Amino acid sequence: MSDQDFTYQFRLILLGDSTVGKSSILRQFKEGTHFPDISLTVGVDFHAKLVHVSGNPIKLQLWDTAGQDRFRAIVRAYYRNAVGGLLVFDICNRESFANVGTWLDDAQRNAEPHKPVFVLVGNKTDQAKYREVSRDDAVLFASQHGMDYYETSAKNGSNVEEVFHKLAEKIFTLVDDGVIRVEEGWDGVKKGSRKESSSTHSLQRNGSGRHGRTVTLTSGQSWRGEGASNGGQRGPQERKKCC
Ligand SMILES: Nc1nc2c(ncn2[C@@H]2O[C@H](COP(=O)(O)OP(=O)(O)OP(=O)(O)O)[C@@H](O)[C@H]2O)c(=O)[nH]1
Ligand SMILES: [Mg+2]
Repeated sequence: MSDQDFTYQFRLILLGDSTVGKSSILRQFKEGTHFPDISLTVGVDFHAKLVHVSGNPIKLQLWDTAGQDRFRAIVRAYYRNAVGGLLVFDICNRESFANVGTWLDDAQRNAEPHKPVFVLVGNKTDQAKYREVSRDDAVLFASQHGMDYYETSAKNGSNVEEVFHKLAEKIFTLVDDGVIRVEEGWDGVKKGSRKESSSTHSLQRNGSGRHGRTVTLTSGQSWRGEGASNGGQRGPQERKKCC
């Protein structure tokens, strides 16, 4: 498969307080396993994985950011070129939920003129007996901010693939409908060499496109990324973890 052999590439970012499980969710999505001894992220890490939306290969570029305050300035540099992402909190940590609004504001302000498509993710459902954030509170916050809400466990994998698939599907629909456009000089969405699958158009013609899209995962496929938004330069705190 060539480096451009996808219909679209979506650049996604994972945001949220330190230790909520952003890196663990990504590792679970990419490798299908949990790493209890995972290190806290320093700056920004990069991963990539292929999913399929209605037969179209979509390359997800996944930017895993550090939640610690001292990296906030580095992380901000990645907002502008993200088409969307995961806003993560820990359901057993009320403070991490309270901070979600700040992460969202910061991302939206720094992403202008683009409006990233975020989903809200409450992680660590395997620890539900220690829950400090109710599902109702999270659903309310998400709906007030136009987001979908998912609960995951990076430990047992519950809902992890679902989150990425649903987000890819949503962004694909927005691109397909012309709400989000491929733009020169913006890395949020890029077009690959693969033509859009005709099955997508036939789904749209018979009126079931928006809801009838299927998203499947191509297991084990991932790529080397093309480089960071800052002209392909990687900073010292940005490590590439893919392939
Ligand atoms: N029980 C449980 N532990 C989890 C889960 N997800 C992550 N953890 C643990 O939480 C700790 C922090 O996880 P990370 O994935 O490093 O958190 P992070 O959000 O990436 O943190 P930063 O890189 O500092 O922003 C680690 O000990 C993980 O093993 C989960 O779903 N369930
Ligand atoms: Mg991390």
